[in-house]
Amino acid sequence: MTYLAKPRLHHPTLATNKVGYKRRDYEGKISTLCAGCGHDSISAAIIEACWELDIEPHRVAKLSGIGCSSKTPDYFLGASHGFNTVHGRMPSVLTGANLANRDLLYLGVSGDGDSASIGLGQFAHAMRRGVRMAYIVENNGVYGLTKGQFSATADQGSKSKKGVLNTDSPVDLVALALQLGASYVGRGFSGNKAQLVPLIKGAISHGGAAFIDVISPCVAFNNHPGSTKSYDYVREHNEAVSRIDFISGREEITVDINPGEVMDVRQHDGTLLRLRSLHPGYNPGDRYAAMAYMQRHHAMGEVVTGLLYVDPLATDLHTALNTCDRPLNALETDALCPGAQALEKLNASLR
Ligand SMILES: Cc1ncc(C[n+]2csc(CCOP(=O)(O)OP(=O)(O)O)c2C)c(N)n1
Ligand code: SF4
Ligand SMILES: [Mg+2]
Repeated sequence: MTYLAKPRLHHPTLATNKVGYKRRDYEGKISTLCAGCGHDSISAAIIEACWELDIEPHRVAKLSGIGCSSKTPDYFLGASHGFNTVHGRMPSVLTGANLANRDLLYLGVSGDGDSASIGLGQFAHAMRRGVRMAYIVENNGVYGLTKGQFSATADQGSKSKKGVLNTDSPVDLVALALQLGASYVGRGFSGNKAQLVPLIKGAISHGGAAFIDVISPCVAFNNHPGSTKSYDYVREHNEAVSRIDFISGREEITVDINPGEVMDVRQHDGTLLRLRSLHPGYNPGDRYAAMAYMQRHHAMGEVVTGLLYVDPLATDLHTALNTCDRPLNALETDALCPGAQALEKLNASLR
């Protein structure tokens, strides 16, 4: 017999956030993923980020595609809205939901197969249109759910569990997101929660298309010597460009800093991203420098992590389309259906 329900009881001493919820209120069902799968650590980081951000769970819509990674929204934010779409189609369904209801916070959860293979076109257009969302790819370099075939993000020269060499060039979703116009781009590692939680908090608070590629080892099919997406490889080759602290707009800033060591980036909603540079001269406000930097370090076999690029004043698709301020389900019938005369006027203006 399997038990998928978690006990609903809360210990009275558990901490409560500013909107009255305990961390456990942000959990979902018990995970059915393999023990040690990186994806479960990412779910834990999302739970932590939403709890710390004081988000009411019903304000979040989580959407995903198909894959072990895309199953994970079932394991966090059980009280939020959810839509498990078709393989690779999360971005277009999310775009539609976002246009219909701009009041929700959108979390797009996907895999490297889901976003870099079948859904590559969908990924590209969500990024270039500036759909406001936190798009998280749980990147393990394989199709975990269908038993470990190389995915499009597998590095050239990487070996499968059976020793087969991958000869194809990899798709680098971070490089693509930068090129396509995403306004918040980061890379994390499921084994580094201290870095991942503030990266996710920054993405959720961002005003445009935010993308985070999280290297997330698949312990069943891609965690052996020769794989560049294994825990050991990423730990040995990880280069963090900065350490990021997320400071909510409401909080007083009390951290002691040396000038020149940190860069403060204030986002449109008042939240502050405080970046402590670990690589002298790295500028997260320069998209083109970020692209060159990433590619140079990838060629050296390094996995660069951290907040790689941010445009704090980014706007989104709603601004570009000049949509109305309210969600469609909050509009009265007259506003939704202004009548035949209004249609006639509109048609006449197009003749
Ligand atoms: C249209 C369609 N084609 C193929 C599949 C088979 N399929 C299911 S999951 C998957 C790949 C998932 O890989 P990824 O997104 O990397 O997720 P992971 O399991 O590695 O987390 C494939 C090819 C499918 N479900 N639907
Ligand atoms: S097969 Fe791989 S990706 Fe899927 S749950 Fe197991 S470890 Fe995770
Ligand atoms: Mg995968």
